[in-house]
Formats: sequence, structure tokens, C-alpha cells
Amino acid sequence: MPTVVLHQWERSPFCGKVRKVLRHKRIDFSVVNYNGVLGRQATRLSPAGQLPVVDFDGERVQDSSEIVIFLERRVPEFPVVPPKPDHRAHALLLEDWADESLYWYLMASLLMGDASALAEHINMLCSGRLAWERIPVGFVVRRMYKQKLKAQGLGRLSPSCVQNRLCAHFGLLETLLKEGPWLVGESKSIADIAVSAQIDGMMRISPTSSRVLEYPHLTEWLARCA
Ligand SMILES: N[C@@H](CCC(=O)N[C@@H](CS)C(=O)NCC(=O)O)C(=O)O
Repeated sequence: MPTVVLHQWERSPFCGKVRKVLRHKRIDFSVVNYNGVLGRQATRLSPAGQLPVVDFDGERVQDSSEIVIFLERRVPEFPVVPPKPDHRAHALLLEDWADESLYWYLMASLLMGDASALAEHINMLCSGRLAWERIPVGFVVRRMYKQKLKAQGLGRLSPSCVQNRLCAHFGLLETLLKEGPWLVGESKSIADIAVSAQIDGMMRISPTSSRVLEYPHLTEWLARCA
């Protein structure tokens, strides 16, 4: 069995995505958390300075999508990338949509939703660390999320407009899931894993979580993807 270490923030949807893939592929792994002020060390693990980063038998890979492709090559059992070319294309496009678009709706929900959700998120980012670390981490996280969301564009819209757009996406997913149990093909794929990893984060945020529950197929699928 390979030695696999996931460097993570437990609350990062990209780290959640990699955990789901590792579990799906029955790969044993350990985690190193970068909570509180340890977060600064995470930026030194890879050129992009982001998490997740995986060490696989001493080989380091960064970026959740790169990690998935790497794991598929090293551990082909229980594949998450469909073999059929059209399914594969569909799944990889949905993965990219989840990472590059849906992710920002999670960020927006955190900033624009119930204020206690962001406070709880910051508490989790500092879990197991000294109490004072919540102050600098909270300051940096609030400022960074606001700046990034404004630059991306969603941060310039009203909360209701963002919610409406997000619900339109939930409606599209509901339409796909009425056709079958998985987003692409006959079995769970990277599309289900990447999209559900983002929506898992939204389920902790009020009122976004109650909006998700309005879509029965989406809600059942989310439980299947846990
Ligand atoms: N494309 C990257 C995105 C990873 C990402 O954005 N990670 C966030 C945590 S959710 C991060 O490291 N943020 C710190 C930063 O951007 O400085 C992936 O798929 O792994």
C-alpha cells in the first residue's frame, strides 16, 4: 500500500473533493492540518501556495484536479474518470465548472449568508489551536474572501441576485439528476465528487442549505455522494 499524506484545511471544498476520491478508491491516507496561524506554512508547500497538496510515496502533487488524474494513474481500481470518451468529457467539464464557478457561490454564501456561518467557518479553520489565533486568521480570511469575490464578480452583486443565480444552478442539477442517479453515466464519477464537495460546504450555511433541500433529487444525490 502506498503512503499517502493529504495536506489540508478540513473545510476546504477542494480538500473535501480529494478526501472523497481517496475514500472512493479505498486508499488509506493520513492528514496534516494547517489550522490557525499554521496556514502560513501551507503556502510554502507548493508554487501555487494553495491546498490540497498530496504526498504519494514521497512524490508531491498539488491542485485537486491534478491530484485526481495522478491518483487515477497510480491506483486505477475504482476509477472516478469515466472510460467512455463522451462521458469522460462531460465529467471533466462538470468538475471544472464545480471548481471554477460553483466554488465562488460557496464563497458568496459564506460572506452573504447568516453571519454566524462565517464565524463558525473561522472557528473551524482555527480548530485545535490557541484561542488568540482566531483574531488574525479571522481578519485575513474575511479580507481575502471579500477581495477575491469582488475581483471574481459575484461580490459586486446583491445577495438576492447571487442566491437566485445559485438556485438556477441547483435547478439545472435537479434536471440532470431526474434522468439518473449520477450526473454522468451509470456510476459515481469525478463530476459527482467535485460538485458535491462544493455543495457539502453550502449545506453548513443558512439560508443556502434550506434552498438545496427544495430540490428532492439533488438532496438524495448529495446523501449518495457523502
Ligand atoms: N485549483 C485549486 C484551488 C485550491 C484552492 O483554492 N484552495 C484554497 C482553499 S479552499 C486555498 O488554498 N486558498 C489559499 C490561497 O488561495 O491563498 C485546486 O483545485 O486544488
